[in-house]
Amino acid sequence: MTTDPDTLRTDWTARIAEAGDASALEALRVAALGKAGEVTALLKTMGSLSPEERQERGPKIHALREAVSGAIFAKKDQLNSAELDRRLATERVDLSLPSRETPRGSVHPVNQVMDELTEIFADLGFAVAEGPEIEDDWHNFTALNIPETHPARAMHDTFYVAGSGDPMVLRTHTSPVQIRTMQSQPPPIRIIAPGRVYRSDSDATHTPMFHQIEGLVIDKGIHMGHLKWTLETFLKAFFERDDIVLRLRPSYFPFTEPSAEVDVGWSIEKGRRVVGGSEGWMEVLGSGMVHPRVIAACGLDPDEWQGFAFGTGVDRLAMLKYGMDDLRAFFDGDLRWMKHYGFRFLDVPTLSGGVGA
Ligand code: 2U9
Repeated sequence: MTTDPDTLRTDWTARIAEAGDASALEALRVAALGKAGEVTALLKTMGSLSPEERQERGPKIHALREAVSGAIFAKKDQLNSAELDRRLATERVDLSLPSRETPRGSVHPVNQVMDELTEIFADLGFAVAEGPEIEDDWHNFTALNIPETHPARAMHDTFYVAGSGDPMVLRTHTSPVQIRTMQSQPPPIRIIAPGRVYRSDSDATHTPMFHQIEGLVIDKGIHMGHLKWTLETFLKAFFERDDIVLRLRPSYFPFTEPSAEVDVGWSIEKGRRVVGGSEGWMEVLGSGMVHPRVIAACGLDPDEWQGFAFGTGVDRLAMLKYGMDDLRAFFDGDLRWMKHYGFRFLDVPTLSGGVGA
């Protein structure tokens, strides 16, 4: 058996390079660097060498140990990544498989309705836009033609967020999302902005947090006819009835001009008031043509670009469609309520299947 460090170095690095798996590599490590290993034995001879021999062989023996442990380290790395490649190529997890246990969770009606609305508007060519819930004053108010002195600011019962910089607000509507979209992408724009909004208001029909969905279209030659058709098509798909009748009433919002509140006709079926027909009217949406000042605030020329916008409460739509009568119960987290009104999580709304569950 040779004790020449250079020969040993060539031998061991060759054997290490040929190791086929982690256990073969570990056996080589023990045989070379273990307590009774060959390289260890050589290191132990250092003490009995003469100073001249030590000067000549010492660096070679240390270089041998460095080379062997470096080769083991590199080989281990190579085997690990080969093993990972093999597992990635052969192992599969099917994320669409149903749970083996009976599913216990359910989808909250607000999320169900949001999914239904997303599906309906996606079919009409609208993308979903999102933005921050903590907003600055400019995006929540000023850009929407609600200046400091405007009474609409007081109307919104705003929550202010304390901080070191400029005062921030919890967004009182999802409209700042549309402002941000108009600033960041060129028209034509067709978006819906669903999400949480906050107003300091709490009674049987108001909660401090509720959900809105707003829509915005910016293009050339847009008029109220486009608005009315879009809302009618949306409400027919949402309530899954063709006898939806709309009534647009003149109204006022700072961010739209002209503005219209939208009523939908209702009728009585089996003793219950349902959407459809026209025995009476109930208000379901606010809407209008985007105010030229709002278009200009976002850096667009209002003589070139026009648009319409609308907004409604998602919680309210859920109540109308699925028959709940108390808004506050939506956010109590009562499991009995969720069992009754929740939706199966595999019932994803699709237009072809009818969006409702
Ligand atoms: C931009 C321009 C215009 C969104 C609009 C309404 C009318 C409206 C309320 C309905 C019930 C809110 O949930 S609610 O209290 N909304 O009446 N919203 S027009 O107008 C916009 C939005 C963004 C840039």
